[in-house]
Amino acid sequence: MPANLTPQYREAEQRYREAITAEEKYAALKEMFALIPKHKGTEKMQADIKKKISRLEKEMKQKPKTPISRREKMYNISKQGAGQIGLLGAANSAKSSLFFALTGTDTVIASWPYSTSHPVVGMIQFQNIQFQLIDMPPMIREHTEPWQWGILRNADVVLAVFAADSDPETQIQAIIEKITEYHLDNVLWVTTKIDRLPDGKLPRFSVEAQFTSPLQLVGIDELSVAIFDALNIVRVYTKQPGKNADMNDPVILKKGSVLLDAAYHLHKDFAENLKYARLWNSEHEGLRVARDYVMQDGDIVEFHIR
Ligand SMILES: Nc1nc2c(ncn2[C@@H]2O[C@H](COP(=O)(O)OP(=O)(O)O)[C@@H](O)[C@H]2O)c(=O)[nH]1
Ligand SMILES: [Mg+2]
Repeated sequence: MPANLTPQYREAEQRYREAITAEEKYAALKEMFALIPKHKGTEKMQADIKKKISRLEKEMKQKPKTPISRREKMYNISKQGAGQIGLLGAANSAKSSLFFALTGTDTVIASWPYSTSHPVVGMIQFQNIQFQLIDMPPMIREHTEPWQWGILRNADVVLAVFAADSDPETQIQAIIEKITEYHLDNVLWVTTKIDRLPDGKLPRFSVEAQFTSPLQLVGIDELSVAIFDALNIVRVYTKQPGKNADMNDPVILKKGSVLLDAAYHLHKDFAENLKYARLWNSEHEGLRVARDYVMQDGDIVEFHIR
């Protein structure tokens, strides 16, 4: 059943994703709960919002309200591209090597453990879109600063990285503890250095992970696909009557977004005056669709307004 979320709801959701402090997140969640249409199709989402609200209430009770430190502000990395991805893992787990393999951007890769001391940002090219990747200092079994967790909490996806060749289960457990402690939502597990596994057999871990060797560039394209999937987004293209769509300039929407959301994304007036749209994709050629049509990745739409 389509959720029929309103543009106002989407705005609150956007504010939630961009919020850094618990207080900001709390305010955005309250708004989301007030704005979400209350029907069967949104029951799961409603429960999810409530869960997040009560978690934050607990968290805020525990620690006194503090103003955002300058540092925290400094490291609020503004989002670019179709999604922001953060790296989480122990020293030497090959985070920086993965960063380089995915983005082609330089960061410090070294055999000494504390080579990355501050966040480094680069872009991953995935087909016709880009994701923003943030390399982080080691944050597992280390002293960490709140702003570091702020960055990961603000990211759309966190890559939880562990090296396949050095006591992987211990690394996994240590990462899980932190994920739980800091309420990181959207985690994608990645194991590295699979070239170092004896007899080349891929082991089974207690978590389902993407297998990679950043040094030998194995599993990197597959990882990009997994990141795209984890982002839960769809690419929609718009066209004008009688013209072709620009396939290099998709509108990025959350999975589950409806036609009205896409129209709103283009222009508020557009959404308000929307009559119907025509749809092109692998199955349809100009099919007339209504405002509650759920957009699919690759859809091309032609809007007709009053
Ligand atoms: N064998 C092997 N070593 C790797 C691989 N990727 C990275 N390394 C090495 O692991 C060490 C730590 O890498 P780095 O990316 O700096 O780890 P970080 O501390 O997590 O950022 C370096 O010596 C890398 O050369 C890989 O795929 N295979
Ligand atoms: Mg590093």
